[in-house]
Amino acid sequence: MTTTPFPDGFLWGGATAANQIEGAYDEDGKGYSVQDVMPRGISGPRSERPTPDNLKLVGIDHYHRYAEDIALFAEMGFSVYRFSIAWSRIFPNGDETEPNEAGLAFYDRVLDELEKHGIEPLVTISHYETPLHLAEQYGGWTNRALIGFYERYARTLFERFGSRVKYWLTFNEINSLLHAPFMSGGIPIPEGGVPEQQLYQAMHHELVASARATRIAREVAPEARVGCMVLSMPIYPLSPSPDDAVAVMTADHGNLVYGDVHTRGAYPGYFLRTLREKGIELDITDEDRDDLTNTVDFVSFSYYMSIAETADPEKRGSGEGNIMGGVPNPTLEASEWGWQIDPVGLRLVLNQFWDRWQKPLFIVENGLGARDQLVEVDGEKTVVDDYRIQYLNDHLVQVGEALEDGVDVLGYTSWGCIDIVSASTAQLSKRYGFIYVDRDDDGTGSLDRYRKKSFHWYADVIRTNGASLTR
Ligand code: BGP
Repeated sequence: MTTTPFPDGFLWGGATAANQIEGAYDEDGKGYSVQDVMPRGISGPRSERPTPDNLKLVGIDHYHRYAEDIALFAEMGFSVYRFSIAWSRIFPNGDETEPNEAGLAFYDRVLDELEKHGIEPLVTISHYETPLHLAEQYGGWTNRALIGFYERYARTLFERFGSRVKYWLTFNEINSLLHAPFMSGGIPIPEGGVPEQQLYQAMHHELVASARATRIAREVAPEARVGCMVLSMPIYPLSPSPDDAVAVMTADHGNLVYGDVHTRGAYPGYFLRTLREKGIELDITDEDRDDLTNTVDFVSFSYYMSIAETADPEKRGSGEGNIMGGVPNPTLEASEWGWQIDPVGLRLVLNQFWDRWQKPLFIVENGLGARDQLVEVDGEKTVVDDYRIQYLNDHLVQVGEALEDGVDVLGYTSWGCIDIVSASTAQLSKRYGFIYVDRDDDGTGSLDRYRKKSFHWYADVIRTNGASLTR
């Protein structure tokens, strides 16, 4: 009999974000979010107001097709589905005192559908979707007022959905804030960049808001489990020199500080040193310190790639990658978008996080962005995406290794389980899904859905609880 390292009850599924999937950007009272003015993704210019070339305005029209999409997830056997709630559907400008009922009602319908299929929801409260008004009028998360607005938003969600949703994530990839201030924190970027003092203050505000959300969940939704969500990026020394090892440690600290605060409830010494050396003094109140002690129940993270680092200034520079760069690793291949593929890195990061934080882990994003070709096989339209199957298989095998290592992993949701608009490039042609969506970068296409080869492959993996993986 084939055995599997995946425990009974391991949660299998997929993940999406409201701004990349829903469309309906101005329906039922929704306000604009920062994404509605980012037609070209992270590094492209922002528009003043939403423009028709912004693919996110329509997304894949999940707002109207959620029932069909969830039925397809159920067909694959999902036991969990991660999605985000668009803040600007609930509080269109972000600073209202009363929520928009039509926005809440939409997520009730989504939850009804998930319940019908026995799929556990995993909800991201804020996934790169700060209401645009908060960016324009308040300077985004640089402003302490956002803690209060987020608190009201989070409380509204816990009160409304707390009995139906067990797993919650406070901020998507909270450690991307310093690297992508507008997308991640609604912070307008002036010429010359956002001053570091403001960036670190914004980071502090988000950490306090996250901890406060955890505190509120314990009060109003005691069944809820609240996790943080970080972008994971294992970093290898480019050479075995001690200086390169220190460069790795320093780069690691820049990422790990967020998880350290979320799990330990206070800032670590290395971070205070960074602030000292940069001459940054944060405004931290006694109440903030107290809030931060509300630590998370679990740690979730995205994993796509690893990177290398060096102390040698001539070799430094930025490799391509998921929001934060580094030095390309000469031993690894990369995807078409330059993200270096490293399944073993996932085992390493699972061990590192478990050893460091001793909290259950949840892999809430992983996958391969690739160009797909729709073809006809036996009279059915499909995509023969063996490259995606290979990527996911190899990563899941490493999750199995980590489980054998004794790491506590709650579940796995692959990113973009249905094709959606890319966060970094705003393209539809950077596809991650098990389900192909007929929509192109020029905004044409029927929006019809087709099962890819990986759809059937993943259904088998889930049905066998990982025993069908090729080791
Ligand atoms: C993460 C984000 C997602 C996402 C994914 C893939 O950073 O949390 O929103 O889209 O990366 O990135 P991309 O869409 O740029 O390929």
